[in-house]
Amino acid sequence: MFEKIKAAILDGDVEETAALVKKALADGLEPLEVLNKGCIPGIEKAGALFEAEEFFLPELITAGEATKAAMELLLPELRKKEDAWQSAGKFVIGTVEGDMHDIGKSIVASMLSAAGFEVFDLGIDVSAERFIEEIKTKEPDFLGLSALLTSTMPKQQEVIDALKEAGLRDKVKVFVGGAPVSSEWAEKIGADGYAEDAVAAVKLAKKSKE
Ligand code: B12
Repeated sequence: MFEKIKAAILDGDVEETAALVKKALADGLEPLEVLNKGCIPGIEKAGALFEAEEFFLPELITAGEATKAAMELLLPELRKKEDAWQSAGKFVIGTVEGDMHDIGKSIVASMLSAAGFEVFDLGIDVSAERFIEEIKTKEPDFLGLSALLTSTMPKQQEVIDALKEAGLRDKVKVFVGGAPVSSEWAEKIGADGYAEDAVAAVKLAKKSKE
């Protein structure tokens, strides 16, 4: 089943991907397992083929669309595990300005919400001003900044600088992530933490709350 989902994503076959994911869920497979063993390997393989110039942009886009279709089915299932009575903390998250990648950020948002965090997902292409406005109104414990392009990574720094200017830097813990981001980068720009994937992001947020 996981191999079939991976293949459907690589084919960019939105309908087949959705049908397989529905079947996997109906068969009682764990949504997280479907995500980690079928969907993520699929989109990662598409990325590797793109890097090897065996895939071109249209194929990458359709693989991205198939992954999104799968996630639309899986994320509500992941969220159902949320314990609404015990908020583990407020978490504002978004992909920085100029960056349209939303798959990884949405997985992090869903996993946090499944772990009991109250998550406000601002979406993609979020400006520093918008982040500041949301920090002011939502007063979250955490801010998550996602960047998938080397050209948008500096926007993470921009948001941190804007927080300082607004006098909000010590009010919120800032975590950064995304494929080109590293713990060295997080340290360099003065973030409070970096996590390489959604599971690590949940661990980091929980640990920081202790
Ligand atoms: C799918 C994809 C797309 C899709 C996005 C679809 C969508 N709705 O999101 C489309 C086709 C639209 C796209 C467009 C582009 N893309 Co693109 N894309 C990818 C690809 C293949 C996969 C990204 C992905 O979804 N990975 C799967 C998820 C699960 O992983 P993830 O995003 O890394 O997230 C995980 C962790 O990083 C972490 N995490 C993520 N965010 C956060 C946030 C926090 C706070 C924390 C703690 C953790 C965390 O947890 C996540 C879950 O485990 C990557 C290749 C790659 N290997 O990353 C290229 C890639 C990122 N894209 C690339 C490029 C160049 C582009 C384009 C510029 C192409 C073009 N010429 O137009 C455009 C840019 C558009 C824009 N302005 O943003 C390059 C970037 C190169 C670089 N060095 O900057 C890559 C690396 C491909 C490559 N090797 O060339 N892309």
